[in-house]
Amino acid sequence: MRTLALAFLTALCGVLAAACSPSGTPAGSAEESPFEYQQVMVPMRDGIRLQTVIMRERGFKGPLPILIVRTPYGVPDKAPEKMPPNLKELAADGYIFVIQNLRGRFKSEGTFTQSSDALLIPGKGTIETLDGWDTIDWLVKNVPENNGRVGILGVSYSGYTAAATLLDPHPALKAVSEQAAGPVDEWMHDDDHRYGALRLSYDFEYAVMEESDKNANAHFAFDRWDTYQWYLGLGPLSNINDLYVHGKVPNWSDTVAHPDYDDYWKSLVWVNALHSSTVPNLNVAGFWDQEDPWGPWEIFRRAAQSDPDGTNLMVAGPWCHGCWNLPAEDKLGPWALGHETAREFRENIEAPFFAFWLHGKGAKPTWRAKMFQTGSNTWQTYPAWPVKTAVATKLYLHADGTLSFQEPKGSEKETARSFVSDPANPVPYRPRPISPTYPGGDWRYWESGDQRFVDDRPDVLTYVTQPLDRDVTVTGEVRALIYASTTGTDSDVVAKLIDVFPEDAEKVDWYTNPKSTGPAPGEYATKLNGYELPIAMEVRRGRYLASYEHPKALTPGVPVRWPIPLRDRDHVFLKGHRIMLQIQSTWFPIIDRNPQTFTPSIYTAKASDYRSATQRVYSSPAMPSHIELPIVPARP
Ligand code: PG9
Repeated sequence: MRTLALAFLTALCGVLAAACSPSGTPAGSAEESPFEYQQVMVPMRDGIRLQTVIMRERGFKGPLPILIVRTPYGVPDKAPEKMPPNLKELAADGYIFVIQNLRGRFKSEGTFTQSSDALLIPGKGTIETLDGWDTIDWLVKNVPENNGRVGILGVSYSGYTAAATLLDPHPALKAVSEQAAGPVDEWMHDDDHRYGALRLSYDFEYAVMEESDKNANAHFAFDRWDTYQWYLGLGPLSNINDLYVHGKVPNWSDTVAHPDYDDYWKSLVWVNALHSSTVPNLNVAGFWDQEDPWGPWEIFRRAAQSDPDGTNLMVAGPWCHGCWNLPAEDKLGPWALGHETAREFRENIEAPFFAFWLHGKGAKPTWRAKMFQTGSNTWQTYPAWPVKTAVATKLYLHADGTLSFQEPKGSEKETARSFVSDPANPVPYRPRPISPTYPGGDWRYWESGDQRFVDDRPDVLTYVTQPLDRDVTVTGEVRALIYASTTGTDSDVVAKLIDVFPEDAEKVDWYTNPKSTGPAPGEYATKLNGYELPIAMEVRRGRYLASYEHPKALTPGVPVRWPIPLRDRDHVFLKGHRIMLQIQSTWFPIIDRNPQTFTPSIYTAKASDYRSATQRVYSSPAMPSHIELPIVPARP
């Protein structure tokens, strides 16, 4: 349990995570620690005081720069006994590390709700812009032996609080690294929704975690081992307030009171105020981030609108949420990548970035983007992003279940494939039993999970290429365009782009070698042979195809275009692998069930509104469903 709790804190607290210890579990005695520890209450301009831990590294003489993490998840109550492995690379240069609870969390004064926290205050940024400014101002004036240069960094929520400083940076702020920042636009992307489709299990469980107890990261007490069963048994979503939380979790109440993209949600899109690179910023994203894969890219794009000094940088790799802060990440699912990608990022990118801007050591980065490209399993450096040599290339769906670069032939009728989507039996998003989001641990890796577990479901359509006769390098933004109809009046389409490994991807001699001892118990299912690795997955909700603000019913039987953005990628589908697309209409309980009958709000739908519907996917010359891949031509 303790390991799980620590793993959880690691993901949440980000770079200082291993320094965090759950309340009441001392992390070691101050004498042995590599840090001097101090806890203070830092005053903000409105008189609210924030609980702040200052940890100066021992063994460094003279003034040091300050590196701040601002978090809603709790600060360490003691200095760590040893240098946390994920802090080693940064710590080698010497810093005064500061970790602060946001207002309204733990001993910090004031109140915290997700919505008030990201609210854009015209001309000023958000409350986190102001609190970030006041914190920096206080620290440079009050912390002895600081060199007047401050950096801020953090993952996820702390990525947001880091990024919010870009809207009105304090003059002492010299470097920012937002990593998997969220919230950025929580109706459109990331933790809580995807294009208006509710990320049910995440949204609800996170709201309970952060808003039901000021002094804890609380967990909803499920009475089922398999949360899939719990959410299915729940019935209409109004039951969450009626039966369980009774309006006491503000973010859940706000979510269900605002089903559409209205002014409530738009007022929280703080990134709309970001139009230039105001401070050197290292944006970091995980291609397999199960929470905030989009925020950093959006911050990078907004800051790139004006970046004359080339200080707005993008890094992405084969990581789950914040997993670049784990001691050693050298695999993606069962796939050994041949690199300790997390350590390499920290050692070769993150630490030199802060060392240059805060210590004046080393060289200014001249690149714009660095990616760990999967498939080739190499670090790539790009002078610009998007990459200019990538050619948008369509891979078409065909009625026989194949995918190919040839345009489809045949009439609408001949080329349609259909399936029945039943909200009473939704497709699970990962193999059941599905553990609660936190503090389980398996949540973290589901986006790289083998998709064979749904291959044989009648409500999942599969399209697949022949084994590739050459490597296909996909670098840039991927999207799908699906032509589909439903017999209902509302519906979802989920598209999953998958890399299918060959049956002999991993050489094993269990069959041919009489001396082989064969697979160890449980090992067979961990092999890469035939593995279906998701590369990109997304959902679109039919009611929002025409307008995000004013949902519209679909007309039964009438095909419509479903554009499905699949975000930026850098992956090589290797020769011998196959490219697969899975299409389905449910993805549960990460996405709430669409009743498939149009109702003004899904959150007030009744049990009788949830009905089966027949979905048709078209692949004719007039309705050529396809995926668009930015393919980089092979070098001669
Ligand atoms: N993904 C978390 C979160 C950030 C912002 C809003 C809601 C959730 C996090 O890891 O901090």
